Amino acid sequence: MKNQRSISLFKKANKLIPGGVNSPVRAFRAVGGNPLFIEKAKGSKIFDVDGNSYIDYVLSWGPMILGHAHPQIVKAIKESASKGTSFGAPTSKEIELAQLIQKAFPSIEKIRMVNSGTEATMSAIRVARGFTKRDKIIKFEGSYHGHADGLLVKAGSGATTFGVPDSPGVPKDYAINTITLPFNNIKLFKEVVKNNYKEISAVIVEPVIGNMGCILPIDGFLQILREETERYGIVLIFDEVMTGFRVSYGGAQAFYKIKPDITCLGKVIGGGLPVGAYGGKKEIMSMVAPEGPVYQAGTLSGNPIAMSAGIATLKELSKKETYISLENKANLLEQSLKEACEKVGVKTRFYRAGTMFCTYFTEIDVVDYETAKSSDTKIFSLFFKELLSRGVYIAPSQFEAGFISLSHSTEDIKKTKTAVYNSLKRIK
Ligand code: KE4
Repeated sequence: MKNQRSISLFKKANKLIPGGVNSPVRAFRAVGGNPLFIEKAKGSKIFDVDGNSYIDYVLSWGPMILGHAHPQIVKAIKESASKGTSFGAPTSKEIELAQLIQKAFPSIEKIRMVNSGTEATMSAIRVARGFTKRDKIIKFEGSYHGHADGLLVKAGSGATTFGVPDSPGVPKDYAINTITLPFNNIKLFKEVVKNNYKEISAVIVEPVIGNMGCILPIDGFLQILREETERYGIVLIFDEVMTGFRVSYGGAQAFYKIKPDITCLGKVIGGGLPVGAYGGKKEIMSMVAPEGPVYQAGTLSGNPIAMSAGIATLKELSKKETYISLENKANLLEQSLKEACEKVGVKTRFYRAGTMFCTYFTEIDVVDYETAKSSDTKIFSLFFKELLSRGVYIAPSQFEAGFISLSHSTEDIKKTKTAVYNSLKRIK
């Protein structure tokens, strides 16, 4: 696989941009080698600057659930852009996207658009603190909720990949307000809440964790989070930036039938453009300025082009049969990957929730940060490179989720199965 142009571009990028990338996990540091510079993408494929094409299971870390360059999304963006790119004033598109989201997430009575998942979670926590007048939050080890200071404590995603769960630059008096607990540990959660509830404003959770690979909640875990937070007047925040419209059209909360107080969204709702959102109970969201005293703002929040891309995406997703088709594709991929691993005799664990998934190179069940870290990242790196050489692009880190889109074909999945089988044969 020739990658001379990517190599020379990466050299140039490193002179101007920290690590040569605008987001750490793109730098391939966890797997080694030179990141691919992408020229274009269409449907399930991405094409790098050296003319190589790949079946894409990263999908821009989740947003491209319809596949790349979907005609309806491109059309909506072009039409919107031709009328101007930003006004710094309200538009009807913000109402339209809010209505589409509220229809899919009935727990969201009021919603504020922002520009990223980080902004969404950071703002949701500020509102929860303003609403409860308490300072502490609970998050779960290995979960990633964006890079706001108080959340970069035992974070997942890039932070775990680097093995630096607590980031330098986060003042210690920020971190002391963040309690981190093991995911899926019901007993410990109940104990910590019982002993500290008077100081705890919010529990923030990825209902399905997509930043330690893909980790599912054990039976009853989310229910307990809901019951205990209800009992002690703690705001339950579902970070559905990744799971929203991915686990189901109504996110993980619809799938697991749990109603959070606030939901954070991102990725899919922007159709590939920068959009995040947080919303939930009216009595909490009415705290947000200018309706209430909790300040939060953004020059490009609700940007008309981004709203248009989000509206086009959700309209496509809301069509009948879409999620049946997505489920069929994801299920076929799951069976294919499992068969390939079994045929070669490589021990793995595979987890999936809707169209997000992960294969761990481990022989133990993965239920939290510790067990996720038991997976063999050396084998993963070899696997990543072998797949890449066979035209399959998965996340360049064991601690990320994979994604499939509506545009992935049976042929793509067959090719992926063969590539997985041959890659594993080679590294076994
Ligand atoms: P952004 O600020 O990157 O838009 O969203 C932060 C965020 C919040 N919550 C969850 C559950 C998330 O998964 C994310 C971001 N996800 C990562 C992928 N693990 C984005 C990829 C990257 O950091 O480049």
